[in-house]
Amino acid sequence: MVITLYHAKISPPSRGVLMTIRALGLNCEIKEISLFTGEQYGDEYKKINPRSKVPALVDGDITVCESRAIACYLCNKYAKGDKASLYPSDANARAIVDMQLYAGEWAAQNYLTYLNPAGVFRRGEKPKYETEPQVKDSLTYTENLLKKHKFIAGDNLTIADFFSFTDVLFLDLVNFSLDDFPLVKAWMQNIKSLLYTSEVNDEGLKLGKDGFEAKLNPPKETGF
Ligand SMILES: N[C@@H](CCC(=O)N[C@@H](CS)C(=O)NCC(=O)O)C(=O)O
Repeated sequence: MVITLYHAKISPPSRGVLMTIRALGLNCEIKEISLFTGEQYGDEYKKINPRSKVPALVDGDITVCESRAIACYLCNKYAKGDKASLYPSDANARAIVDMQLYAGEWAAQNYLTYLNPAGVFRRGEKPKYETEPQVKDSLTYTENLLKKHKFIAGDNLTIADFFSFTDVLFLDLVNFSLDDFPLVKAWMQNIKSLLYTSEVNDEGLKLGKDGFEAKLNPPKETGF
């Protein structure tokens, strides 16, 4: 059975799921959904996710939406041997991963409000720079986690790292400095060193950065 991932390169939660797929070594068919042309609002995609959001995953007769739920499902179903620690089965260890997955939604929302990608791309708005304190609150939360352990949910790499990583990486759209968060910076480098990180993230990040640059600093008319 082929797993199908409905994905958008620019989307951090889509990339978090793809990092999970790569970490588990699963085969999957990727269907790229063009958020720029509004493909997510078309009848075809609404049959997959009536909420018009990516990512979504179809595996045989089950369809799962919500990126973190998809990653948990994939680990529950396919993580074997040394991959099992990505989403540990021990109730206490799993509770910590789940907690950080949910807390990650709060951080993601703070980053998204600040970057305002829908406003920048669709309505000619600017990022909401005035919400920087909320971004710093979320980064401080992550910095404090990393004072206690090497990864987001303990001393092992878990799926919580993938989602926190893709969300923090998104701040690069406006070259947000992580200098005040040295442990976050070092942990980002650590995750970047994984074999699949670059393949999953680089193109989408470049797409976002180029798009932001074109919208926020359009070339000046020369008058000629
Ligand atoms: N909580 C959801 C968030 C999904 C989400 O907001 N996806 C965005 C891309 S990052 C999307 O599909 N936006 C399309 C739209 O709102 O038109 C998840 O983690 O899957």
